[in-house]
Amino acid sequence: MPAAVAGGLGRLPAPPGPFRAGFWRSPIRGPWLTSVFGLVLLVGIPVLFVTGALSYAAYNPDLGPLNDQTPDKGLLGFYLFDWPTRPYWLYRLTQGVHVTLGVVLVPVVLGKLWSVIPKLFEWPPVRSPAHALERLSLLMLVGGAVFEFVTGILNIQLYYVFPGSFYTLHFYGAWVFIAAFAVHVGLKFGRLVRALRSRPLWRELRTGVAGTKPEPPDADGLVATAPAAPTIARRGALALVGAGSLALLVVTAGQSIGGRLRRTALLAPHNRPPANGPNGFQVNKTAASVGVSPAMVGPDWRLELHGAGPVQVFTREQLLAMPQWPALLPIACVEGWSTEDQHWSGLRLADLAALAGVPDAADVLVDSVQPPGPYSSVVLRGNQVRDPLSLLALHVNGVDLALDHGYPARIIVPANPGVNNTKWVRRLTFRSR
Ligand SMILES: Nc1nc2c(c(=O)[nH]1)N[C@H]1C(S)=C(S)[C@@H](COP(=O)(O)O)O[C@H]1N2
Ligand SMILES: [Mo]
Repeated sequence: MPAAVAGGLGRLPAPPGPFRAGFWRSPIRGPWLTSVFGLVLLVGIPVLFVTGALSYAAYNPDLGPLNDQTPDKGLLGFYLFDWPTRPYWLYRLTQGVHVTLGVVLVPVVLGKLWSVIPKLFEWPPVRSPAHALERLSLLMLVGGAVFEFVTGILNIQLYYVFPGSFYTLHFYGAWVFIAAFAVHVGLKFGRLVRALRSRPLWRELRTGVAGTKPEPPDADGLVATAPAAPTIARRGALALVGAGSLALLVVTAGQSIGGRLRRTALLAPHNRPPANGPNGFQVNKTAASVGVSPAMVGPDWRLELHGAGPVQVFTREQLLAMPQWPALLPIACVEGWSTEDQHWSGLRLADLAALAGVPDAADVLVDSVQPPGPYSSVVLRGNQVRDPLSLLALHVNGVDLALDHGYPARIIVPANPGVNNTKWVRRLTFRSR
């Protein structure tokens, strides 16, 4: 019985419906349209992958489980490097591109999937071991794409339904997807070039519905065997997808670009300032939402400084009596939104490292008053400690930090992902190598 499965299925007639060749009748489906969408993704997907990989590096995951608990990133973490602190807007740019481009490519991915959907219903499902391998790689490709787009979009919509950490899933998913993507490009690149050459774009853009003819039959079986009369031209399909992408760009990009465009970011959860005034910029997690009460940061609050010598303890007044330094920096969240540059001021981390007796600190462990959990502690790198713009901020825009922005003291480091700018700090531990 098992031996007969592959060959046997092939001899059975295809089941009715989408498995029959005559079912798919769009006259514009074919290698050319698939290749136009494919070309856009050929450029876009690598940009998504690189900016995503950079975002992962920016978390400093190699500094320990406080920053990242992705198990066995070992081999896949081969490229991790010392994330720089300059230009100070670097993470705002890379993550803004990652999230905005991801959203904008959704209609293109849908168009591409529509254009190849007959292949999902190929009959017989498996013809040979090689064919089985090819179909498996397509499952990884389509499954990986759907998984990455869906998890990414849920995350930027603050819909945390993931079992475990979002970025563990998104990170592994990205590697599966990009491996399948590379195989797919390797197999199809020649066909893509030939298909694009077969119909000059300018001519296609001048062809209306009346002049729209199916492409000649192709080996992949994308072209309909019994095409219906056209109801839309190829240029119409491209315009539909392009308009969808453009609309998504308009309602998304403002959350990263900021300024007056922020109000156009209708799809973005952080599309408008929560309040007016110096503290009136976006808040990700409020104090109340993570279990930080006003009493925990009241008059009894102290900063503990650990390093080479005995532990030192400071009140907020004592910290305010030390030299204060300014830094004009944004908050740039992994979820793609960012604030405009804010005027922070406070103590340089480099000065605090020296005060702790570890002027050349290899890293610093930052603990907050928040009950232990995600984001309650983080480790920052030596290069981040040394940057003169890296602060333990006490003020923002000329006033005390609001409770939701991390009063009495928070970390702000140039080019640091928002999540590593810990709020409500209670202890700094500077460590040498
Ligand atoms: N202690 C603590 N610090 C934290 C967080 C948190 O949940 N707890 N959230 C982080 C995240 S994800 C971001 S994007 C920034 C947001 O800073 P803001 O609320 O001042 O804009 O704070 C970071 N610092
Ligand atoms: Mo964040």
